[in-house]
Amino acid sequence: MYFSGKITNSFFTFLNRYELDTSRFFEITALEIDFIKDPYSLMSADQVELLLRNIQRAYQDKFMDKDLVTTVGHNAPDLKAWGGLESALSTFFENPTAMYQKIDKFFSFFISPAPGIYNKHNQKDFFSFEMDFNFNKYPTVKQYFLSALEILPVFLKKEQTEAKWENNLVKIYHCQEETLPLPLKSFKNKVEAKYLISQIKAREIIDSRGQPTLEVDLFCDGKKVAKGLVPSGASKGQFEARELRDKNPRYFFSKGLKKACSHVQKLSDLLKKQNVLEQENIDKLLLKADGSPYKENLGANTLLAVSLACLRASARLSRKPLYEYARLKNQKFSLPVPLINIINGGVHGSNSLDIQEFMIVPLDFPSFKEALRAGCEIFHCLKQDLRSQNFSIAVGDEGGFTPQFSSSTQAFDFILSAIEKSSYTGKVALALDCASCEFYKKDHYLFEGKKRFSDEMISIYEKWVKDYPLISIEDGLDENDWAGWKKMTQKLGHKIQLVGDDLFVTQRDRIQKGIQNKAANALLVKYNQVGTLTESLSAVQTAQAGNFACIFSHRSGETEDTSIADLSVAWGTEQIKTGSVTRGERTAKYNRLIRIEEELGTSGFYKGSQAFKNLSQS
Ligand code: 2PG
Ligand code: MG
Repeated sequence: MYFSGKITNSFFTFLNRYELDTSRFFEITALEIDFIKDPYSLMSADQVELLLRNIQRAYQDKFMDKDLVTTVGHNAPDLKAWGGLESALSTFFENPTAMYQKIDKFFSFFISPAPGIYNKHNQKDFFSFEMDFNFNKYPTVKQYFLSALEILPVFLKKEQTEAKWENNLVKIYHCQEETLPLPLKSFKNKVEAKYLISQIKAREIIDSRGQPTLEVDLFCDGKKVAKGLVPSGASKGQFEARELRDKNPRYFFSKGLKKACSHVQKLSDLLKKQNVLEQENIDKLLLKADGSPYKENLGANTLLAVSLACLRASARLSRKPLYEYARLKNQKFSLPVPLINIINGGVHGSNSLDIQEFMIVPLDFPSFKEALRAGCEIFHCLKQDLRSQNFSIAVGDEGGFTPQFSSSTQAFDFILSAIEKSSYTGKVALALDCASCEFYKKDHYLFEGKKRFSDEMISIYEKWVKDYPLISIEDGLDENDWAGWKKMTQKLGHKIQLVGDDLFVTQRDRIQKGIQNKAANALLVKYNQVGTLTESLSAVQTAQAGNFACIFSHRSGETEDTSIADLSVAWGTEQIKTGSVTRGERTAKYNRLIRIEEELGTSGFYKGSQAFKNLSQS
């Protein structure tokens, strides 16, 4: 006996809609999440019953005196969690009586094989029938069906009715059709016109590397409400969602976005009249319109521009700053620790350093602003030292210096000396982004002129951790080197943060794999690696449920957009990575955080060393 994913999807959608933390949902089920969210899937009746009981146990306390299962059933019309059944209901039945007469059809959408329905009777006050399916083993599912039966008339714009179910006999009381024209929940909540998307327009703008990138304007009810701007990476992960670029070598050297702009035009038609506040629904429509695993049809850049514009528009129309509008339930406001990139190498610099980012981490400070001040002072001391020793003070893609150093340790020594000169020794730690995929060659790493295997790279990192105040290493090993990551985590995971960027590419399945295999202990979050805000949030929540720290991150090709600053506060990511303290596209995010901190006053606090979960355990 099987029950439909329409039931489980209702619960999943409901919890999301009410902004409840769904990470517990993932913990309590052994069922495949994709099945649970698919209204067309079928799952064993026992499993569904067990899941519903567990959900009730886990979340009932949020609903005080209302029964959670009944509430979910009664919300069916608003949830739109039954897939094709919803449109079938309103297309095939003119009135509730006709609907209940064909109740076998209704159950055949939910139970497989479909139960037999017999002894149908239409009495003066009620309609009754009997079912040859015994629900003794499935009381929670039965409760759900009962409330779903009561709400069925609402699909036909009629009043909710009352049903009773004893043993196999079900009685549905006729609703007062004439006296109650439209006093319905879903119609009471009729969406105000100001929230309805009317148009989305796209254009090419340029990013911080002088490459074209996408910007969209989102209009609701004919008024321009918000923009969505898209960043772009240089050291991209193999499993990232794809950026769509035109292949015309005579136009921006094959980086043009004319096709992406024309896709936005199509999405504008698709999303017309959609409620902009329903982010999950919008993102679902975007994903469906693309229909490919790596978003290669419409492009992750196209999807992100629209998804982000919708979120920004929702905040604006709700008259809330983005960090407040997007705040997760029960999320206390705090300011993330900045990982400030002061020396650039790898594909971000023109020097010969293999490590892509050398960062400083201000830990012991009372506020974000003070932490950032320390970062700036260290930056200036470093600049002075470089100049006095005849090194270049030119900066790379992310605003850090790009001196011709001969090794990584030379970079460490310079940075430590700058920390000391600015009197921050002991208060500021170091972090790296090795971006090792860039120097991984088939089965080994070509690091600082020598061929090295995973174990050797791990030994190098162990030595660095011993010799320097290094507390975080991102992408120390390649995105496919899972065995190496496991070993590295065993050896270093209790001492320092091991961050997966190219390893996880902000994608839930890869993060789950990392959590299960104890590979890495932190997630770098980049929304353009996955495409939509809903998917990005799901990545963050998966990481948080697995006790991984999260670092919201910019890309090396950036714009003046500051959404990542707000979202790092809203989603409670422990840290933020947004480059050096120079270059407007980087300082825009830092300055936004200064303003947020000021707005929050005493209701926000600077995370400092609390941001490093693995450190506080050691
Ligand atoms: C990284 C990022 C950002 P890119 O590797 O973490 O610093 O670089 O955007 O080039 O992938
Ligand atoms: Mg990286």
